[in-house]
Amino acid sequence: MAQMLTYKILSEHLVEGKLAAGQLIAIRIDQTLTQDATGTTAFLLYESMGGSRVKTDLSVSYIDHNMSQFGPENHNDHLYLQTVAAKSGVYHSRAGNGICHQVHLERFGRPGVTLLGSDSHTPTGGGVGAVAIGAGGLDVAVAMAGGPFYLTCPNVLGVRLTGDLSDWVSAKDVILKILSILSTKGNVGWVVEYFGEGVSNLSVPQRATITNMGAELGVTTSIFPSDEQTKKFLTAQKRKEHFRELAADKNADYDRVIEIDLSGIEPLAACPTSPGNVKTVSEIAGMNTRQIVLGSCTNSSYTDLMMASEVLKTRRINDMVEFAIAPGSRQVLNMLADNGALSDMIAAGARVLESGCGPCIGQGFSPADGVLSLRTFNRNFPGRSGTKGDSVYLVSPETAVASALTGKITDPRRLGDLLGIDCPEIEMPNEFIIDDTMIETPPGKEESAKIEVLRGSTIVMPRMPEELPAEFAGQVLLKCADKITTDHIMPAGKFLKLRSNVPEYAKVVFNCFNEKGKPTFAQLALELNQKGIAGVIVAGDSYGQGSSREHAALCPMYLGVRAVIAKTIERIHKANLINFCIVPIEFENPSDYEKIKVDDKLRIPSLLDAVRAADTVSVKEENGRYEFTGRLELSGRDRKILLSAGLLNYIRRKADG
Ligand code: MIC
Ligand code: SF4
Repeated sequence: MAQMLTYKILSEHLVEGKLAAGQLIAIRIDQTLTQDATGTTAFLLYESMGGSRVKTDLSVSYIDHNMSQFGPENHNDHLYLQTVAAKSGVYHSRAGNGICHQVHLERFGRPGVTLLGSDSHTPTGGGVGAVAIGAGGLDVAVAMAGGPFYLTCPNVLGVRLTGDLSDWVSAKDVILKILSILSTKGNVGWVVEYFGEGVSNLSVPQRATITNMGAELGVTTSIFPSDEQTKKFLTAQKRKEHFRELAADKNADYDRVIEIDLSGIEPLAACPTSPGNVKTVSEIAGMNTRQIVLGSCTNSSYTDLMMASEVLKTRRINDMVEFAIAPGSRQVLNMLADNGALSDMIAAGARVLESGCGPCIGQGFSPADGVLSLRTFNRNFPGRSGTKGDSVYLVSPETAVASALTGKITDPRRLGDLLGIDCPEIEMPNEFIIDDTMIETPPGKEESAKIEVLRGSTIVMPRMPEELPAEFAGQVLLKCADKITTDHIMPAGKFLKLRSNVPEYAKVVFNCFNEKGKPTFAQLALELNQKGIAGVIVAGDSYGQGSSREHAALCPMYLGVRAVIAKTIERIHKANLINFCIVPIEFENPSDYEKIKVDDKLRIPSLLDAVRAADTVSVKEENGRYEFTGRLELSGRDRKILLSAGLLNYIRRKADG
């Protein structure tokens, strides 16, 4: 049978199950990546599983998120991660070397491998033809220990690309176009696979922008074939030997196909406050902007920044605009410094930020009150920039730089008329500067045994969940709407530095819903927990959208939350809930959501039995006001994990026989 590329790679890695959409399968993982904000927990859990040398072909630990270093927390994390990586046989990419996804693509990504990363934008690796999947830190820890990764065998959406991009239109506009078609909801369990003659018109960095922001669709991953463009990229990275040609068979039988004519795409923007709220730039043009950032793992490649520098050369950014660049990696920064593009941008008035996540995760550069901020990032969830009530528009580097010159949202195609600027032709270089000195190779077995792992006082092993109660008595702590993101649940920004200390970080669970003068979510949850009452969160559609951060399960669990009842729950978050023994329940009849109020007391008399074997569970309001059926969409393995009080216990029990 003519096979899809995704299935070809999955079948080469299949260790359990059958490749049929909807079935639980397990795959061998070749490579893992972790970043510091999720990595400390991942490595603490890895250590608690025995922590010998990793069993993968390659594991890399990156420092890129937490680099603001207010107080000792961030540096404690860096030192812990550096030493634990060396001890575990893991490569360590130091602070300053760049964003995990950009660096991984440049230096390690290769066609045909499986990559599991504790970051939702791991699918960036699909740009070089890898099956690259984001997951919670504990799942990545299991993969580092040699365990397979379990997932639902996906349906595959084929995106047939035709044509070529017009001037001033770029890869970001392609993925925004796809987001406008597929939206951020309802794509769980799918993989997006690109094919068609238009594919060859996109370079690897462009493909990586598209697969990166595919995360916002909520799909398992996105992937491009590996072809001449891939070979060119790997050759320029002096890794030609990693090239392998890969594509779907002709007439591969996709579950659904959509067609995108690249030449028909125009500049697009995701408007506040969702990456799926897409409009054309020409529709919103003219609005004043005071802050613009070019960076993040979506759009900070060499070609993105070269385009910006060509446009800015000999010009000045608008006086009313603060414009910053955050090159995605030290390689990109080095190349810009080497060829003079950096000084062109500095001369134009750009602020140069560190190579890292920075403003994308609220680490500085927050916009002023009421200011419209343009960013080349992938997420504009409310408050993610660090400013409450922010107004963030996600755009391409072309739109960002055009707007930086005018001070207004500007369709870059108008730059010719407005300022006499022609669209620059930027080619990917034949050779990138290769300097891996900021990537530490782990020492051999004997040397690594001598390494002392440094654990600052802010690095605390998280407590693991207790067994589920046979008779579930819970109370609704919070009822929230659709599209609750992990940024709502576990804020980043100034709280990001608490990632390695769950008792402290848990204090800000659902901080955005806390009201001045009233008890916080955390206080209410702990109070209930002390009375032996489990906390329940009720939500609408797409609960847990966004990041892979397992703290969005780990911290509520620490506070005593034992069930989430939602219309639908997103893939990575659902897995994290199960890993930390919070029962994910989805309404059989979504209108039952309306019946529930905050503080309602809910009973699930047969919870354990249901988790053991049933697909539904009956939930009763304590005073008999209502009763409804919840769906338990769980695999056999999920059930065992929940019955074992979480994944870590499940693994330990399995090892004990
Ligand atoms: C994000 O973009 O939200 C993050 C920060 O990279 C997260 C990971 C995290 O929360 O540490 C992600 O995308 O998974
Ligand atoms: Fe970092 Fe932003 Fe990319 Fe997340 S989306 S990895 S915070 S740059």
